[in-house]
Amino acid sequence: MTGLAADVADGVLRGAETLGGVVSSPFAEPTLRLGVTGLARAGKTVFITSLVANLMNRGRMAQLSAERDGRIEAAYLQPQPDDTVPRFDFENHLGALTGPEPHWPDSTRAVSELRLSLRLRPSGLFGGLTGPKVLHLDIIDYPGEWLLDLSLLDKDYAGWSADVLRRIATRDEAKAFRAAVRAADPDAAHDEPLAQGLASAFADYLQAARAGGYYDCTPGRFLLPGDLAGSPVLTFAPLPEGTAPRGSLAREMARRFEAYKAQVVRPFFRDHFARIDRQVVLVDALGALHSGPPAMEDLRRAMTDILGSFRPGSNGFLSQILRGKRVEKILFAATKADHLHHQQHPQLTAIIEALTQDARDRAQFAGAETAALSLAALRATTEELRTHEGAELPCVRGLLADTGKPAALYPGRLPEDPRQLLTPARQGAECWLDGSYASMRFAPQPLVLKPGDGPPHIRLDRAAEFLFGDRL
Ligand SMILES: Nc1nc2c(ncn2[C@@H]2O[C@H](COP(=O)(O)OP(=O)(O)O)[C@@H](O)[C@H]2O)c(=O)[nH]1
Ligand SMILES: [Mg+2]
Repeated sequence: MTGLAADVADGVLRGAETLGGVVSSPFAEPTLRLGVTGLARAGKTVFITSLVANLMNRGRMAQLSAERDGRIEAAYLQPQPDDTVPRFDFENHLGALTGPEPHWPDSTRAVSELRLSLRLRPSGLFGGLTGPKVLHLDIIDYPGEWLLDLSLLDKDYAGWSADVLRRIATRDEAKAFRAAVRAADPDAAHDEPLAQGLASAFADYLQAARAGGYYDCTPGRFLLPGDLAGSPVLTFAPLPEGTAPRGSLAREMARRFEAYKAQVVRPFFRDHFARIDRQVVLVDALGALHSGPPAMEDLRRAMTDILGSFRPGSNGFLSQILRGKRVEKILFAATKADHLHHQQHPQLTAIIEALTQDARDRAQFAGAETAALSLAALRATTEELRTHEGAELPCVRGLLADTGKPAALYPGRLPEDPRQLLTPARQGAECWLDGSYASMRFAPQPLVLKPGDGPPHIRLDRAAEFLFGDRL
């Protein structure tokens, strides 16, 4: 959009956006904001990179109906609309995945954005009369951990502290932090080094808890501080309730807790979350399966909490900023499905459906269309049937990420009924009844791509069809 058009359209656009309606400014081209989220390591970066690469070279996108019908003329990257959000580093990530020595991209730790524009051949009766139209797909990558912070908005410092201290009372990961809390007097005069010591002990606990498989690790920005590292909004920690006199440690901590809510949590929901039209939630269910029942139960809880954000009625602040606008479609996708032979993909999909069932019921209730599937954004394996003790085992084969050596993986037999996993997990089982589920970390395979083909994937085209196929 030219500067003039942008100026003229700005007011119109804003008005239209806050009303949540379709932007109808004559200057505006249609835009769809696609949110991509998931907990750390769920596969967001790889998903976006491969999705964009496969939309630019669509040889492997047969399940995208607009592609099948020849309606997509071109897809190209353009400058994104939000000037203060870091750009998703597509070129570097793609280079890592498809270069001469393929490797997984570095993990990213904050929100980023990329605009892919699709030039479409008009369809329908009068299609031939109008020229091609353009749809801008703005893809927003943000950590699922940040959604967990929504629950903080309903709490004050004392209530939040009591919650956290109760939850961590028996966790090994919190030993050092609990000792630091015992040594501190919340009602004593505020002392910055002491506050910093407590905050860093608390942040260390959160990191350890996250590594130990806990997902209830809020405030989310303590794990992914980005450019807020060391600032007062991240220099607080939960303390037992005292009288919190003026000038006390507890009083200052409470003030910072409120600042975190007002200056970190609310802006994220207002500036990013509230503007999302379609959402994909990526879930590493196979990772949790491999880690065991406690990780699976934790994942289920985290999903329920994360998906609470998509039920605006549950939070006054959110209802207020959304003003009736809602995410229209939510896709729940189990990632890294290339660790499983396709024979077992239905079982993986059933797990993801069961994991998100509560939340899906509620989202449906709120009017969003939801679906679940298993995918691999970047397929790093090939399938293989191997005979083992007279039985045929459906395996996958790939190159190990650590050594580069070829290896075959049979993760184990996933049950037809996901409740066989989720029920014991919910009841506190420590390990799976039938032994464990194996895992391997494969490197991306060296690729020789035919012209017009994107990187190999599993069901990325189906994901795209569900998420935005209706707008192409
Ligand atoms: N085999 C396989 N591994 C994947 C795939 N997607 C992600 N991974 C693995 O998961 C890790 C984390 O992925 P990433 O996209 O960085 O996760 P993010 O933290 O959610 O952005 C990668 O380094 C890979 O090891 C996939 O499609 N197939
Ligand atoms: Mg990432």
